[in-house]
Amino acid sequence: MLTLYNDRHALHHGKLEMFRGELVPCFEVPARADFVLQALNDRGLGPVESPEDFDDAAIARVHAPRYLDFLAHAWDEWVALDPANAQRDALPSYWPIRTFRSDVLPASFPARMGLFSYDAGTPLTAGTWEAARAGACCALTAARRVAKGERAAFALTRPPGHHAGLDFFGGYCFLNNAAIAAQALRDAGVERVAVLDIDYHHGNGTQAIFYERADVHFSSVHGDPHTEYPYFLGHADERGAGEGLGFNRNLPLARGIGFAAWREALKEALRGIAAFGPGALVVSLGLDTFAGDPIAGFTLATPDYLRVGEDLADAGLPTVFVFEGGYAVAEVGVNAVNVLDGFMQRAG
Ligand code: SP5
Ligand code: ZN
Repeated sequence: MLTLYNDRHALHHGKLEMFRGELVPCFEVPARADFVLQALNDRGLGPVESPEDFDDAAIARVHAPRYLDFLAHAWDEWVALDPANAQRDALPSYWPIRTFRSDVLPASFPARMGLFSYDAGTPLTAGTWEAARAGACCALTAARRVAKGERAAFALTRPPGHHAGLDFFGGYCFLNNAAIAAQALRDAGVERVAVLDIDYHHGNGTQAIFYERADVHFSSVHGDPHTEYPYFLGHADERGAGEGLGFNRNLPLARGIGFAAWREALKEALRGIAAFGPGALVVSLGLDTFAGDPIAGFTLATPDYLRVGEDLADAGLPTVFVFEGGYAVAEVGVNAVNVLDGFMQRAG
């Protein structure tokens, strides 16, 4: 399978995230992508190519201009607050929750950090903007290649994207690579695009971006938000709104379930996607459904990911894979490549 590899991903390297009242080492580390690249090479599942560059317009199809402007300058503003900040990552501490205003753009940088985010687990670092921007270009290149006739392409990049919304970061995500790819496919002339999110965590950002649209269907299989991150979105009764009513589908599953139940939900999501009749599929490929994942709760095993790839190939659609979560670092490469390998063997 064609892989587009963002070799600038490691410029985003958070040190610490807030967890249970303490700052703990980040789970989302550069080695994740390195292990995937290694596994691709070990399997001989090439070619691996460099992404093309795109201007900001393609990213602004999905994200708000004032949010992109904030991200582009955030690190410089953080260091301007205190030169010592150059040695520490920026984390938000203040959020405009219900009854506060979010229409007034604060001059204060810490206030804007909160305005444009929703958790304290997503550090912004010196290289975050460059890495995330190059990652969006990676997803855009994958979409372009699939629009031009490639059966499938894999955007291998980090930080991940599916928790990032129109104008907010969170869940280790800054730019929504899957949404950017889906919009690029629409802009290349694909009339209906489906996004299937199989990360352990609900893709709240992607859902929100397309919630009122009938041209992009979003389906997600994930841990039940009653107990699992991101907690405040991802319930089964979220079916879309306005013109988008009926084009959003959530299949939440209880923490602890195994591959058989998970695969039934996957097949159900794929039936809904087939009924939608899309011209292309974008897969938010999280591997944190793995039994050994340190922050998630499903129990998929390494060989199961070959079956996942086969099931996805059976959808018979031009497919863009976008790398999302998966924090069992030593295993994430083989698990990701199993999906891609199973897909290509089945797709022929
Ligand atoms: C892209 C993606 O998978 N983002 C996930 C963000 C999850 N952030 C919250 C992590 C909660 C950490 N729980 C640690 C449990 C340790 N036993
Ligand atoms: Zn996840």
